[in-house]
Amino acid sequence: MIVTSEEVREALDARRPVVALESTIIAHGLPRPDNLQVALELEETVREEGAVPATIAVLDGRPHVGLDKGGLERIANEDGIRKLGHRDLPLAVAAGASGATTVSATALLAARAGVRVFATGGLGGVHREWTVTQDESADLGLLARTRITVVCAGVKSILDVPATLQRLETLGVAVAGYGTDRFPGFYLSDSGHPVDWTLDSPEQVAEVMRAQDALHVPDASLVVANPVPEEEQLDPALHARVLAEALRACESEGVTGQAVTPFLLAYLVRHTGGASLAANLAAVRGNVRLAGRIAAAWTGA
Ligand code: PSU
Ligand code: MN
Repeated sequence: MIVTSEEVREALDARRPVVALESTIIAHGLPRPDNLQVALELEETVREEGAVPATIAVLDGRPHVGLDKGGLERIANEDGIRKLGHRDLPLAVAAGASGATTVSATALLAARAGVRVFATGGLGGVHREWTVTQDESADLGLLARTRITVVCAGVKSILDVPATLQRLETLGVAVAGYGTDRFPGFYLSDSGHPVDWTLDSPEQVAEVMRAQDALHVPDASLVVANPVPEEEQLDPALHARVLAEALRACESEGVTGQAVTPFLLAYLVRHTGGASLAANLAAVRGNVRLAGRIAAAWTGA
């Protein structure tokens, strides 16, 4: 059912490092034409760290772990590429549809294929106004049930960050700051909230992963929250102002469901003159590089 590319399969069989990459950020999180360039560059970054990239998406009803250039091009440029959470996977398969995978769908497919390390930008989570909309990303529930290490710049700052941290605690998902005791804020280096644990090297992360397995902790993820470097973060005052505008626009335009996150990210890009895009890319690049190092420490490469 899952098509694992030959390169990824060989690396996994030989216990060489592999990093899973999601595709929603390419199809729905970043504007064209930068998105294809970014997808290719992120794969190259994984390779620079000695690991094999496994970008994940569904093409014509077949879930792929490891895309070739043609597959990346389709995800980046084809119209009608859907956004697939894990609940959508069987529906997309049966319909023969093509779609980009969110964190939840990517984590599920990566884990099924035997990939333990995954890099993304920012996790989905509990949205502001949750008490009214009940909008909580399916990312959280899936990460509570899947043994994978996710390297991210925290959760997207468009969310209710403290509520999301609370949900992660309730769900039993382990969270550690990488080189920091502050929870990163996606576009910002610091969300304003602390984390209880700090990890300072890829080897330390790999030790936690081994301890998860040795203790038979019920399947749950390890979130490695890696801040965007301060000199590359979005100006916090600009972030606060434009985000407030974006949230108002989202409400007045009646945007709901799966469309909320792409709408807010695109609004920020337009109204910060591209500065939010630069910060988003800096965060993702850093996460992908760190994920490559963690994958190497994990496989003992
Ligand atoms: N990180 C980014 N850009 C993105 C996303 C993550 O830098 O677009 C995507 C991820 O795929 C994540 C999704 O799973 O946004 C969350 O969407 P929702 O809130 O609808 O669950
Ligand atoms: Mn949502």
